[in-house]
This record gives sequence, structure tokens and C-alpha cells, in this order.
Amino acid sequence: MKLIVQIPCFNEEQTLPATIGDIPREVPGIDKVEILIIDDGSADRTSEVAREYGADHVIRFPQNRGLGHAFKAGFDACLRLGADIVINTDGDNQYYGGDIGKLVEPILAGQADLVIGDRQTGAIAHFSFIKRYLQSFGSRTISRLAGIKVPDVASGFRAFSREAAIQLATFTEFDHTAEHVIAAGYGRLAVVSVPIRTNPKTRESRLFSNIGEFVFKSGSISLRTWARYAALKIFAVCGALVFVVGVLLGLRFLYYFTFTMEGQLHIQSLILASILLLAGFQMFLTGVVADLIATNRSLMEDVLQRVKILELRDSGDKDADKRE
Ligand SMILES: Nc1nc2c(ncn2[C@@H]2O[C@H](COP(=O)(O)OP(=O)(O)O)[C@@H](O)[C@H]2O)c(=O)[nH]1
Ligand SMILES: [Mg+2]
Repeated sequence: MKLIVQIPCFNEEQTLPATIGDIPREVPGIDKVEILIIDDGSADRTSEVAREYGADHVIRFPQNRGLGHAFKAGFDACLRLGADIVINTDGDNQYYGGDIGKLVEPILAGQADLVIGDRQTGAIAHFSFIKRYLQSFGSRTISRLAGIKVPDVASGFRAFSREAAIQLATFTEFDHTAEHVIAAGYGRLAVVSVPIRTNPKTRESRLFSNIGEFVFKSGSISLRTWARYAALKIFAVCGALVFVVGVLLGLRFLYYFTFTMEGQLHIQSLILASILLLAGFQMFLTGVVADLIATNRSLMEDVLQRVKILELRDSGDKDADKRE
């Protein structure tokens, strides 16, 4: 059993030594632990520091490409390097490395494909009241959308089985945490949350400069990811709402037209009702088209997964096809 801990980094020379130092090299049930750093075009000495402090593999982008790209490159490299389990953690030493054993346990026991470290955000002292509330509200909303219970969706401390690493594609160029939870829910992966510890804060978040940005960016990523799977539902509900308003307005016009002599006074309502009826119907049709595209997309995902397996087999992983 090989475990690779991947750490996407952007200018983390200050905190990387502590982060790497915290990662246990012996984990029960694991034969080999390796560390992979993805240096996303840092302007500081992140790559050099990574090597100095014992990282086994370093990928460096010549310029900053964003967390999503770095994550994806990390996953591809871990799979090529023959990882059976991939752990993702942050370069700011936010998560307590000693809890890696807890993250891999459910995968080793065959109970999980994806294990998410639960920071128990309600109890983190340096989180403001509003941040705690938003974290919990966000996690509950995304859990509902994904159809699985994940108490801490924004946690970047996670373990992925090899199968999950092959199956989960990363399209988001930014923070992938919500995307993977929704994809795992719809992909019927076994997702387990385990309580983990965090270290004292080392610096402010680089991903989000304020709570408003966090809500906006995470919200839009979640909505876009959810729309990939539930397009028909979203468009049908929106279309139905618009259609019903159109029907009500139309009935109102008919009432005046039939029972009073004021029909001509309500021509505007008639026009609006017609527009709403048409718009509602169009929305529904858009949903049908989106649903057809989604079916296509799921076929493409299947092909992509098979291509990855073939690539891995060609690169020497003889068990690749058995892991489907
Ligand atoms: N690849 C990449 N990683 C980044 C970028 N910005 C932040 N990160 C990394 O993403 C992880 C989380 O970032 P952090 O600033 O701690 O955000 P937090 O999750 O809100 O605390 C850290 O390992 C950062 O080094 C970026 O532009 N590219
Ligand atoms: Mg952090």
C-alpha cells in the first residue's frame, strides 16, 4: 500500500517546513509514504524548500495556474507514481499531519472511497461567528445538493482511494472541495467524514480575501457543479414557475374579458402572460437539451476514466485495469 501526500503550494516557503515535518512517514496499514509538492509558479523558494525538507517529488509550473490545475496535476502524478491512496493537505500547515492515519483508516477498511477531515468548524476559536455560520450553512446546502452528509465541505484535508482519484475529474480552476463532494455524491462514491485536528492559524487565507468572496466564489462553483447533474430539474422548476405566473395572468385576463366589459384595459397583462408562457416553455426545453448534453457528458467521463486507466497501464501500473 502506497500513500502519497500531495500539497498544492503557492508561495509557501515559510510554512512548508512545518507542514512537511508534521507528515508521519509511518502510517499503520501503509508500506510507503511519499510527499508530492505542486509548486504553482511561486515567486519564493517553495520548490527548493520542499526538496531541502525531504519532499519526494516536486512539480513546478512556470507561472501561477490556480489551485484546480495544481490539484489535477497532483492527482495525475500520484496515479502515475502508483499511489493506492492520495491525501491532500494545505501548505500553510493548517491541518494536523498526525491525523493522516485517521483519514486513511476508512479506505483501508474498505468502507470509503473519499474521506473528508472534519475540522468541526463550529469550535474553531479564530473563526468569527459569521464564518462559522456560513461554513455550516454551506456544508448543509452542498450536502443536500450532493445527497450525502458532509459536515465540513470546505475542508481540504482529504484522503482519496485510487478509484476515487481516477473517477473524480477536476474542472474548477479554483477551489475544488465542493465540486468533488457533489461529484462524489452523484457518482455514488462512499464518502466518510472523520474528525481531525487543525493547527493554530499561520496566516490569512490566500484563496479568499474576505467572507463575501468566499460565499460568492464557492456558491457559484457549487451551483455550476450541481447544474451539471441536475440541469433538467433546475430548468424545469424555473420554467414551471414562470409558466404558472403566465397561466395566472392569462386567467386573470380571461376573467375580465369574459365577465366584465374591461377586457381591452388588460391587454398589457395578456401580452405579459404570453411572454411568460413562452419563456417558461423555452426554459423547460433548454432543460431537456441540457439533460441530453449531461448524458453525453457522463459518457465522456466514462471514456476519460477508461483512457486514464489505459494510460496508467502503459506507464507500468499493471493493476490499472483491475481497479476499474
Ligand atoms: N496551486 C495553487 N495553490 C494555491 C493557490 N492559492 C493558494 N493555494 C494553496 O491552497 C492551499 C489552501 O490555501 P489557503 O490560503 O490556506 O486557503 P484556505 O483553505 O482558505 O485556508 C494552500 O496549500 C495554498 O498554498 C494558487 O493560486 N495555486
Ligand atoms: Mg489555509
